[in-house]
Amino acid sequence: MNQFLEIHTEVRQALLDKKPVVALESTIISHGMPYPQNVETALAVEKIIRDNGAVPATIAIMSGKCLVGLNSEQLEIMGKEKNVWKVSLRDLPYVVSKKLYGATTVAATMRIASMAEIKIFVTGGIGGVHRGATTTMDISADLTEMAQTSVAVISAGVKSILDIGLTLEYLETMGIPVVTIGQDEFPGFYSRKSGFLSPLRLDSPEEIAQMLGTKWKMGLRGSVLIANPVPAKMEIPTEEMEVHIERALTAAKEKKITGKNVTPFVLQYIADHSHGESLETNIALIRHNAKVGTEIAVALSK
Ligand code: PSU
Ligand code: MN
Repeated sequence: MNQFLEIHTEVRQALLDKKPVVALESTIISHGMPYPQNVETALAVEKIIRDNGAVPATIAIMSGKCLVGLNSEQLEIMGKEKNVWKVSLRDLPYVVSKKLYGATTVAATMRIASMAEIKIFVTGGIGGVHRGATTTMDISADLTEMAQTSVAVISAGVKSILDIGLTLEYLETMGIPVVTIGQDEFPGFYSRKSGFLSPLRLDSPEEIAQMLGTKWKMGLRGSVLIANPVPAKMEIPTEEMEVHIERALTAAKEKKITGKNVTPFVLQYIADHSHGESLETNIALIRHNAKVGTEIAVALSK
């Protein structure tokens, strides 16, 4: 096996026994939420996965290894340490060879999950095509990774800090199926609405597992983006979030934030200015994604 991969014994045993395993990212812990809610949420999400019949595998980088499955001490480090790198695909060899702390994005988490042969990955929101990308060329490596790596991603759709329409176009170009659970509209993360129709719709975890199995058995490499709308009682109306998003994007421009710092800056700004409401919704939707993602993983393992 890859000498840079370290799979937690519980995860390794589950994989050997062909039991369902669900991968989780760590950028959301280190750069997406404040301490201590980040660690509490990470633990709660792991518990939801266990309670629904799978083994959680949170992925991060430490001591020159890509860890697949963290213990509570390691989770605490990811949530608390100040000097944790945000690691997308391009940063992987640097952070591993330098033995730095690294929190993996969707792209890097997918790649490591696939090294460990995990098929299902649960997160909150993915990166995508940024607003203004026609001039900045700011398109997340999450999207190119989804074209290459056969790990399905369960998210609550795409935040409108991104250009949702262009993100859907890009996914189409890259041959990545986008399927929304239980509704015709593609969800907009905080809200069940986005203003865009979902390219595909399926209504049960079993149907989704069937589609994933079919795709990969056909030899079609790559991911499927599974969009799971936020629970109705927790959603924030689009108009309400839009104010914060516009201000965050303006602040990012004024402060000349570029490259990998754009997404964390914007997310932080929104969290700071929406009086904790966005954080509450964020936590609720991740928990919901963990439940539904685990149901898909269980169905797929049958
Ligand atoms: N979007 C969110 N929450 C997040 C992220 C994006 O709503 O936590 C994180 C994920 O880890 C995602 C990364 O993979 O940001 C994308 O960063 P970039 O746009 O730099 O590729
Ligand atoms: Mn970017």
